[in-house]
Amino acid sequence: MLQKNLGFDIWGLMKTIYFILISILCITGFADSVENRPNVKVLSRKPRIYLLEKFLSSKECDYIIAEAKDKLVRSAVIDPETGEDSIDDVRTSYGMDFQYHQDPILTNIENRIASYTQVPVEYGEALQVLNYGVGAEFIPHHDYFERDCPGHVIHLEQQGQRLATLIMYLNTVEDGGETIFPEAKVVVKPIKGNAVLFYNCTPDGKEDPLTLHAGTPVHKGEKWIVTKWLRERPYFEQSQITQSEKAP
Ligand SMILES: O=C(O)CCC(=O)C(=O)O
Repeated sequence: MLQKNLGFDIWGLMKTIYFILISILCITGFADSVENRPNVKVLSRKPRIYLLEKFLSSKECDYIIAEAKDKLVRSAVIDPETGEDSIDDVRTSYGMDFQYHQDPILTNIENRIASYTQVPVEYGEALQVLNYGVGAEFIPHHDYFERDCPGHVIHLEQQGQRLATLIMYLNTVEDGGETIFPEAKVVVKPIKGNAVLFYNCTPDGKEDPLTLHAGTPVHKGEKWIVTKWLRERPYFEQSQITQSEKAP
């Protein structure tokens, strides 16, 4: 009756508006999720090196820096004889480790890493933040443990080899600070939100010397990264995941 009085089909019009609104919401929602999905580029096949563009959101990068910045200590390397952490001028950054699944934002990132690398989340070492000031660097090295170094064998016997490394860039460096792979002739610019993933072992499980890499000196500004090393065996107990997921 009402629609007849108004001279047009008001319910039909409302249904059309509702349909258009839902379509806009779906399309923009989908576009957003496509936008937020990292774009993967192959930088090298031997060794396997991939650039994951937009792996972290800008908010995630800022959050990690804010959480880490008053907890930094001089970065260490693993002593090849003892397996203990030791300070060495080959690595002049400052850093800190987050706890495993420390909070929902970091848990979400850890789960994303597991989903992209297809390595279960408990096989990852703690997220390690690094900050390089002007002149700071990490000279060429391998991330895998050397089988002929007693200090490295200690780590190999525990959670096995570091199969892969993911370096996530938390800021765009003004000048310098590239991650370079001299053998593979790959240079990765530190760009906020991007990440580089590389496999330290060949598909048949042998350490790959071509993964030699370095963090080159920062010339201007500073450099922030967060790194995840993925091991051959679980690094954390399943119970630690369950407990932290239950935590409020
Ligand atoms: O700073 C970089 O770009 C490289 C860092 C690195 O090689 C490492 O932490 O193992």
